[in-house]
Amino acid sequence: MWVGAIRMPAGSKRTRALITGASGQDGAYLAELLLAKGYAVHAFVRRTSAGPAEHLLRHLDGPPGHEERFVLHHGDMTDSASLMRVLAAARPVEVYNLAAQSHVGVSFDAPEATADTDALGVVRLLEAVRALGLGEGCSIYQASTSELFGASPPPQDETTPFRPCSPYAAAKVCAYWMSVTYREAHGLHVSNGIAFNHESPLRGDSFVTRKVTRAAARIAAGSLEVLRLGNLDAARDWAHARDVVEGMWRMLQQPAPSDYVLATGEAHSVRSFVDRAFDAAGLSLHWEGGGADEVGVEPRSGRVLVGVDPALFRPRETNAMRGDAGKARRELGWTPRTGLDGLVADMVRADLAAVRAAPARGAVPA
Ligand code: G4F
Repeated sequence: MWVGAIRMPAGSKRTRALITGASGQDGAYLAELLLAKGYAVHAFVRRTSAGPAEHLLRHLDGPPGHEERFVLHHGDMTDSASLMRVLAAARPVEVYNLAAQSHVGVSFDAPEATADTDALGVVRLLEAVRALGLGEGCSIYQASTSELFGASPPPQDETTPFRPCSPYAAAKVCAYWMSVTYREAHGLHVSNGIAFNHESPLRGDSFVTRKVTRAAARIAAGSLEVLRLGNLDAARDWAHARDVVEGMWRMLQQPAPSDYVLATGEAHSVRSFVDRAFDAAGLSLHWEGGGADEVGVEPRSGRVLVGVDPALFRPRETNAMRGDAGKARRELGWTPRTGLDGLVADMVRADLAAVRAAPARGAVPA
């Protein structure tokens, strides 16, 4: 295993990229994309007692010489020294800042930690790039988010006012403007990718899509009775994460930095996502009642398969998100390839396979 030790051969021609938050869904797809393009990938992750994510471990094994293509570093966005150390060692020409406390609901319970990582973490990263004199010839991707728009009505594009509705979104607004400031004041090549929701079989299971697809698979297999959800009316613009990381990469290939929305242009409610996922798992559902009493019922048996848990509602909600990615289409040639049905099918297929392989594993998280 090659952890934290950096030994790039003198004269190596590989493009070096650093991915912060590499253990998440986007880090997984981005590492895969960059490795396929011949990059040397440096993955910056927080140490956890569970050890590195499975998809990172996969990259650590390979033929001789492979250890220079994928290097795992431990550090933390709240720790300037670890950022300095890794940047100095990797000397990346592309930095993808994906590290974040990314759960909107959790940010209401842990606002300070969220702001420390999601807002100040970006300042630490940008300052470290500057202090090490890496700015020239280094392009930086800042993972901004549709949550910046919050209460601004759809469709949302790069000109839509920011009206954040959570500590997470407020921290990300700060990070967005820090990125713009370092671009304009210090000439750094920093681009904000304003990504709308993006999902995949690697999505963490506390986010609604993965919670739903896992539950649909488990209900179909008979190992779960009922799925409990919060706000069924919230509408999201859900893309496939694989498509979104392609947009991130395209941004950093531009001669000049800028800010881009990455979205499909379609919005669907949580309820409609549930319908599709249950259908893909071979279950039918009709809805009865409303508000906290709304239930999804299996018509044949009359069994309640989906219910509402008011505890899962957020103190404040962004109800309607739908992005206009016209600028990314025109300037980056980026368009999402996977539609919602393809995304749902991909996720449900993976969750059905996981349930068959290990039927009793794990409960559905709140
Ligand atoms: O899946 P979610 O938790 O994603 P959310 O809040 O839209 O944020 C995600 O996408 C953003 C845009 O890319 C990112 F910035 C952010 O980091 C994250 O990746 O919730 C989606 C919707 C919400 O309206 C939520 O209230 O689903 C609703 N919902 C209903 N029941 C639920 C549940 N969300 C979760 N997590 N769990 C539920 O049981």
